[in-house]
Amino acid sequence: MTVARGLVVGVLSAGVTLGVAHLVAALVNPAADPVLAVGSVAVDLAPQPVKAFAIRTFGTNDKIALLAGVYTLLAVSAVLLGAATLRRRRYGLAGLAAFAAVGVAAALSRPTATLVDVLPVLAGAGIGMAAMLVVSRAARTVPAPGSGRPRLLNRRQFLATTAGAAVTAGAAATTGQAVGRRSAAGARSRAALRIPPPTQPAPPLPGGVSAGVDGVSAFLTPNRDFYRVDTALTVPQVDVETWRLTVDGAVDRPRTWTFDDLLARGLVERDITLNCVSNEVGGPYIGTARWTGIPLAPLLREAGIRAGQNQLVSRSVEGMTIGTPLEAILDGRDALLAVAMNGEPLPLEHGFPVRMLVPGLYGYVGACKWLTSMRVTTFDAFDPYWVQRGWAAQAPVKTASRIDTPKPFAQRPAGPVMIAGVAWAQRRGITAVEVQIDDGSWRQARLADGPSPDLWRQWTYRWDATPGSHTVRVRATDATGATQTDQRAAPFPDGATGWHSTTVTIT
Ligand SMILES: Nc1nc2c(c(=O)[nH]1)N[C@H]1C(S)=C(S)[C@@H](COP(=O)(O)O)O[C@H]1N2
Ligand SMILES: [Mo]
Repeated sequence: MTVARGLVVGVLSAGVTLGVAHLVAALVNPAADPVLAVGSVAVDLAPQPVKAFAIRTFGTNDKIALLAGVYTLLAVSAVLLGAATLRRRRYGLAGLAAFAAVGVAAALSRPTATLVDVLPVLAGAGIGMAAMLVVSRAARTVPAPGSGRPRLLNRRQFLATTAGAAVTAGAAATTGQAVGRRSAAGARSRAALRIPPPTQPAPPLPGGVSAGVDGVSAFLTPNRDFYRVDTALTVPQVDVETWRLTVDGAVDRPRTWTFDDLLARGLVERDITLNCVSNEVGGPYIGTARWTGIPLAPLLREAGIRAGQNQLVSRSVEGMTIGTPLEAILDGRDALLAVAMNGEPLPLEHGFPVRMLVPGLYGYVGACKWLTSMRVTTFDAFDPYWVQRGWAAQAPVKTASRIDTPKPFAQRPAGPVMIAGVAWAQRRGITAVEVQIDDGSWRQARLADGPSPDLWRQWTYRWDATPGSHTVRVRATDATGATQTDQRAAPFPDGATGWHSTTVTIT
């Protein structure tokens, strides 16, 4: 009975608190929802091994897993708080106040925080405390005549009060959801946006870029299948009308651009492969898209980069910082401010309205999404987000290859089996891929067309498979003549190495 009442008091007080906070956040700033703010702090503070584990285990669902964890913790705390409240109401109030203090601290610690960001948690906690008082009062018991066991003093009052609190929590939360959807400025802005055709279309892709083998990744990755890696618990919602891009720091002519200013410079279209430094050997965090964007080098040169600078720090609307070597942007490669991906405005998850792309660099040093400012500086003067967490400041993509088919533990009949996959070494290009069966000698795979060094390359190998369990290995060689090392290294701090292998059973 006491446990059940504690549960009811705790869960309802917490529900009202979080529901109201969610509603107020939807009105002032969706990212100021205290659950999201605390989750974001957890993302920023998580030690490297925990992050690596989360990306490995939950992949693109790491955010859902994190929020599930936060809600579980909150539910357990709510029950304890409810039990404490029944003992002494001041304990419950103090506990809720302590949680609110954590929420306020989390909201204020976000890189883009303003004072209004404390409103959701304060409003939620205020109304949550009122709910706590009312529900715990209605949950008072008296000893039952005869048995002496506690029973509710006023059953009807208890039911009415708990129902009222539950409805308040539910209504606040669902209204918050509805308001959030309606105020999705980015989604609306994107739906209304027309990107003009590129003045420099991408050269047509030769038909031979695809190996034509079932089970190999599509050469151009559809947007819905493109991997997503970022720290944003809610997708930033940016309206192109109010969006601005500033260029400042050690430049002679700092400048602010509107979205239309950028489009007026003329668009180029490029096919570029992007991958994540967190990708394990054989992992999925790589994709290729046809990007439309504004060439970045001339835009920076117009700003007048001062002597002695070597780092460009891009900042996103939600406060991410990404540091890119200026040399990589200025050396003639297709560094872009991308506005479209595979013929559509950038999807919200991939950085709408503008993201950076620098071929040959892992995303965390060259592909800032939801970009809003670029500062010219030096590597000595500033460590961006991932570098503060121990990742390498300079991170060119390492040469790598992956077996897409057969899948691990596949079973195939004896006879010819097509082994196929992708290999990449952006900026250098792939010149050879070799396959090894068990401990046999390395054999040349057939390479599909490779029209640009900034693109991954498909490869195939026709294997005359004999019955038994076999290990298939792959390694690639890039245009500098360097072959992938077999030394296994984890993604931290500058990208995984080692040969991808897979086990196949031939029957
Ligand atoms: N604003 C912002 N930009 C970001 C990140 C981020 O966390 N926040 N992650 C980077 C990383 S680690 C990678 S690999 C790429 C992934 O881009 P995608 O999600 O479009 O595939 O975005 C980069 N840009
Ligand atoms: Mo990444």
